[in-house]
Amino acid sequence: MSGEGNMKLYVFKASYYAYRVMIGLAEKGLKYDYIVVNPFTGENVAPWYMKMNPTGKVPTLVHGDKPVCGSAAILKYLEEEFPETSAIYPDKKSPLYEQITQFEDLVDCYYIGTLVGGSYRYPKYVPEVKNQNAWKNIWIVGHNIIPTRAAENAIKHPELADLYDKKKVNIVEYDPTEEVFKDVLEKVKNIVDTAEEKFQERADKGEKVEYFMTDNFSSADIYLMVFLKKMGLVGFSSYWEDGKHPFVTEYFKRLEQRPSVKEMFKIYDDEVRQMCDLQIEGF
Ligand SMILES: N[C@@H](CCC(=O)N[C@@H](CS)C(=O)NCC(=O)O)C(=O)O
Repeated sequence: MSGEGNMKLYVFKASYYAYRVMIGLAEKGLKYDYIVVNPFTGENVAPWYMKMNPTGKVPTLVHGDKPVCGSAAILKYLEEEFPETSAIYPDKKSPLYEQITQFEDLVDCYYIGTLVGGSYRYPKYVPEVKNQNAWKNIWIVGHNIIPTRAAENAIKHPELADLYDKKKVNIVEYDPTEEVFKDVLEKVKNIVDTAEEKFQERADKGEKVEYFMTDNFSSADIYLMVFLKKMGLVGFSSYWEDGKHPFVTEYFKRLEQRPSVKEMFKIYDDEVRQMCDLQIEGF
């Protein structure tokens, strides 16, 4: 395969956004080196990483010597760069492409760090609290370790001070107020309701609803499945396993058996377990 040998994917263990890319790469049968960046030591805000990805976030794909940053940009890049592989987007000019992009934006209308940090801080809003130590560790990393390391590096590397300055926003993103967290939960419920409605609309038209939004596996499935998986890991699966979201419930059970999804979700489960066991010194 053409990507072989010259693609590197920089991820955190248990990174929500990275799983989208990993499923996309698996669907396309593309090989890559999996490189773990350690946020517990602030490796993602080290100058070498910030020069490659100025947001200091993962995932970053480096193809040859070209970095592509962020899950949405990477999935679209793979689609364009490797046209001979299985497509995960419909034709760019089709209305469906636009609809899928809109759904992806809906899934990204809140920040996952806010949901995770908020779930740790306000567990009374989580229907079935799960993996709490993992979310505590991510909260510590997000609102403490990363901004602290970024501030230290800003002094040592004044040429990158502007980029480091932007990392201060992490404190707010990962440590929401109760009001902000409740607002995120409304957004999450809305994503689940929207998915159910879209399945229902297609079923009413007599369309097959094996996949979400299209007749074939697409990036819309990647976004929805990774979203549902993460919500389940945190303890929100009753949002759809409530008898009122039968399409979403059946869909999740079906698609988690798909080889690319199954393989990545196994890694996700293992990594969340490791994250639960981790004791961060000093906290
Ligand atoms: N919009 C980006 C978001 C990436 C992101 O926020 N990744 C998290 C890990 S799941 C991260 O790198 N967090 C570290 C930080 O915020 O500094 C994408 O879709 O890839």
